[in-house]
Amino acid sequence: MTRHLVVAAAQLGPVARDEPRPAVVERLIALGRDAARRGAELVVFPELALTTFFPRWWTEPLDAADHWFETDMPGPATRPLFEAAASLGIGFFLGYAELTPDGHRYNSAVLVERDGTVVGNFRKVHIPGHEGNEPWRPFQHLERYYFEPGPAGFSVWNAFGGRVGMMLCNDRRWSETYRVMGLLGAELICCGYNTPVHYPPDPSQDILAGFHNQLVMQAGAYQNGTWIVAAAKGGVEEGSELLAQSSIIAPSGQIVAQALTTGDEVIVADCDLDWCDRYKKTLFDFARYRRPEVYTLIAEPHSPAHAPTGREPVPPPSEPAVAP
Ligand code: CDV
Repeated sequence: MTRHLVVAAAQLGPVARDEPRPAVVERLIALGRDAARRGAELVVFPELALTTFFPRWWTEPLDAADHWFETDMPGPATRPLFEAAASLGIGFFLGYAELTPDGHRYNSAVLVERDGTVVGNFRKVHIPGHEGNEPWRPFQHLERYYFEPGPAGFSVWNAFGGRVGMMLCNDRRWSETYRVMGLLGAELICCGYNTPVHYPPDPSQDILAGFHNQLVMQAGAYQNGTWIVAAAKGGVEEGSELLAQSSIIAPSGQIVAQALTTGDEVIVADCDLDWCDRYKKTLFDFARYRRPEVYTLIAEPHSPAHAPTGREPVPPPSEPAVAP
């Protein structure tokens, strides 16, 4: 008996700045219905799925942005999604902005089982962008103003008949993200993202946005023997073009489904969770082949600033190479 799970990535097109939460939740429910009709049991929605990607704007003071955040999950606006999903028999992953009772702000996600119970919460680990208003940019990327890094790091939960992990957007670019979850036995990683195609600090990367998106997730899936289900917010949102390209990727690194549009769209794939072991028990048998004793530098807070110039190996730095 193999363990099969039909999964969906529910891509969203643009969400307008003034689009009310209930209207967005209706769109999510419509996508959930489509996914359920096509046999999906787990639906992955994007990062910050309930609102426009508000870090593109500077808001001062910070608490003037509180209306973008959820204080409860489920709360009054999201309860209809939880109820609709449970009645359809689908679970889901949903990205949202979280404001905790003690005033912390996180870029978060919740994983919900098919019966409507919360499996776990995740707070984005790698927070990209900048802390202060930078008017030279055509749009801001103020995640470092709005969000603290998730203090708990990455986890994997027993859910949906397998071991499921979570990551959000920029997390997918870091090999450590996948490896930590790989070491925890992840068989399926849910990911939501909002990726502006234009990258103001280095516009030469713009043309590579789609390539980099596939590169990191295909490598992460293969090197850790895991499925990845990644849902984008796509299209031109408030003047900012967002990469779509939602994908479902196999433990072989192959893309088995990919969105064709930049709007609201569901893609579906039948995942054999036992396929992970083909990689986890052969080429990537971590217990047998990894050499953690020679990787210790990876877990140090700072890496060397300079590549070796001579024949001697460069010792690890005793001081931070660059100002933190
Ligand atoms: N929402 C994100 O994390 N976006 C980043 C941008 C800044 C490049 C990303 O990694 O896609």
